[in-house]
Amino acid sequence: MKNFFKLLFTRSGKLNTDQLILKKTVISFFLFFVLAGAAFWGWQWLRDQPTTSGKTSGPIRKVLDANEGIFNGLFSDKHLTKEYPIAKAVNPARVNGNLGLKTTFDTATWALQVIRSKGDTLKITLEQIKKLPKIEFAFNFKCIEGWSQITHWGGVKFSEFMKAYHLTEEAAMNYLGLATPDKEYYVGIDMASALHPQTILCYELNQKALPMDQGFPLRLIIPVKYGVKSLKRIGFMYFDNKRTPDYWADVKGYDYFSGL
Ligand SMILES: Nc1nc2c(c(=O)[nH]1)N[C@H]1C(S)=C(S)[C@@H](COP(=O)(O)O)O[C@H]1N2
Ligand SMILES: [Mo]
Repeated sequence: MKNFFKLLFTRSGKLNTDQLILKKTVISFFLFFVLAGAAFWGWQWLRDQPTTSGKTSGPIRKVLDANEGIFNGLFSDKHLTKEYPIAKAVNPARVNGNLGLKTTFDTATWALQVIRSKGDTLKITLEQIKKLPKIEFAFNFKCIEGWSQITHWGGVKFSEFMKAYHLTEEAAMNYLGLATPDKEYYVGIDMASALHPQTILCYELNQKALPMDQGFPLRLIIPVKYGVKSLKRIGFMYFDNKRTPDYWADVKGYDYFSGL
């Protein structure tokens, strides 16, 4: 035993290989028990802490809240996508993707159908939408396929639209869903991104009505997301606390959020 302690406190340089291995093994065992003890004690301590909202232990809640704070900081209204001088916008803008735009479409009878959380449907015409405050801006529109272009859009802020039509309960839900009139193309968007101040229900491109292949009469423009989310020709709008269906996420396994 005496030799054993001597071994432990002898500098490694002075030991032969066997002695060195023995010394390291003893130290490893010792450390293992100390750390296992600390982990067990830590776990007991965590379990003994008062819980918040009946479920999550206080210290864990604190970490979760801190994480949420970090993410809210990363994604906040103050973080606007860079805007460009309107003169920088390309004209005509590139056309990409025609899902949901192939079926014959009656421009005269179109109305945006908003399925409210109660289940009833509001029908809103383009004229009504155009009465709401209009904003326009140019930004660098990015497609997931690897191209981008500066484009100039006009329309009403989605958040403004929600307010104007008293869709308060709906705006408090977690997800927005949009689909083309024929339901061939559809996207799901987290509500925070939908309510971002640069997300618009868009009816103008380069200060003119949207071309048919770019979503006439109404499309989404959401600069905080890749182009896939900027659904052209909105037929239906709906809301859910669970993720709403999303064509590219569901069919191709793209990232649901597709954020920038
Ligand atoms: N209805 C519909 N909207 C759509 C698509 C589509 O195929 N159908 N493609 C998306 C993709 S991948 C991109 S990059 C943009 C392209 O918009 P643009 O044609 O105005 O350039 O529209 C998005 N919205
Ligand atoms: Mo895209």
